[in-house]
Amino acid sequence: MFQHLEPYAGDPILSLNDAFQKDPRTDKVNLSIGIYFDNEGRIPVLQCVRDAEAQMLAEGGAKPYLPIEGAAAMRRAVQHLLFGAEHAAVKAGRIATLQTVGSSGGLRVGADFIKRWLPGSAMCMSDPSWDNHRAMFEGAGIAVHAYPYYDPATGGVRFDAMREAIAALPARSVVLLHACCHNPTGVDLSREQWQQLVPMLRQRELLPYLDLAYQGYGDGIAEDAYAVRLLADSGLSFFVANSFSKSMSVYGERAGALSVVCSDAAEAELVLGQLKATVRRNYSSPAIHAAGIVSRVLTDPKLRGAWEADVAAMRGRIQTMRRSLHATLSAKKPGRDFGYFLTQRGMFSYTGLSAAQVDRLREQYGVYLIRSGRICVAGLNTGNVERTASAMAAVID
Ligand code: KET
Repeated sequence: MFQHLEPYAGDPILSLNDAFQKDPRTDKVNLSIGIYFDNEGRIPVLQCVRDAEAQMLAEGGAKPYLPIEGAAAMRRAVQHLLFGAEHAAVKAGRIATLQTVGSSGGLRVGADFIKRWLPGSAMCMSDPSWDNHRAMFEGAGIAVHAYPYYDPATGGVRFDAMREAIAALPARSVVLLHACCHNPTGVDLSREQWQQLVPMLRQRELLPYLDLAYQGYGDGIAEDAYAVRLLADSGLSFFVANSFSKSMSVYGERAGALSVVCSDAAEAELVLGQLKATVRRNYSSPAIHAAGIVSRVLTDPKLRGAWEADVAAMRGRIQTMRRSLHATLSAKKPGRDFGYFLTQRGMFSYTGLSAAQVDRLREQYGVYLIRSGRICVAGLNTGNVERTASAMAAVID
């Protein structure tokens, strides 16, 4: 029955993380997957999440199926978090928000919806992007193209080339954009660049699709929603998939949402209905535990305050590690410019290391990063940053 199957090569990020777990070396360093580790190398359980869970346990509530679209309290809290409670689009009821199985679930539900209701639309994403963007959209039967983005020569964005490519897309094309903390490069559009992009997206009748997986890891929770709010202010219709995996350190809870900003409340109702149909025929409904955590942390003032402080601390620790890595590498390789470690934002830095150098780092030094040269800076800590910098210096000629 199944002998004709092709073997699955594995996912480059998840397989590497598995290989790291199996590596017996005690001084190994995991910079592979986009997970925040604390200074002891552990995935933290935030106190606000523990408190939310304690509340849920104390209430001893039943565990019915959630509605297809997820818990109302979480969906409302997500809208307030992303757009601001007072935003005109929120007040007008023209945003269709669905609780999803992580932001990955949201990205895919949105792609399935687009395939069904805008069947001629292709998707265009940054070069490079998170590899799974392509896989998810192609998996939904959507053609995927790329627009120029990262410039290895300057370490910045090829903004003119990006604009030209986007301006040439057919109307109704989906333009996938990282709302903040670009994965894998750590290089974001400036606010001025976003402001230039939005009128063009509107003129060309394009459909922006924002991925907001690292909210709070750039400048701050509200600051990192800048692009979301700018697009919502502009009156454009667009998608935004957002994640709590990283911002609340609840990876395995699969907590995320998909919001579609529409032109009016009636349209939002139609969109929500068809998103529900998409979910029902796929995984039926999302997880109640994830909804309980997220809605409590976002709406209970005490938990919310603690969460905001935790996010600021996680962001600050990553920035400290960026400075340490930069200082040690600069000292070991004088004359080389490692300034990009300081200017790139969020969890990731794009080191420019070749696949061969990445292999050497893993094999000889037990330092794991994906072969594109992306490192997860949050895998560094005061105990391993110097060793990691020395290993990197050793493989850089
Ligand atoms: N979007 C982006 C840009 C992203 O980097 C990830 C995860 C996700 C969505 C998925 O989020 P979730 O809400 O948990 O479904 N990225 C890391 C882990 C992975 O590849 O799954 C990573 O890039 O390492």
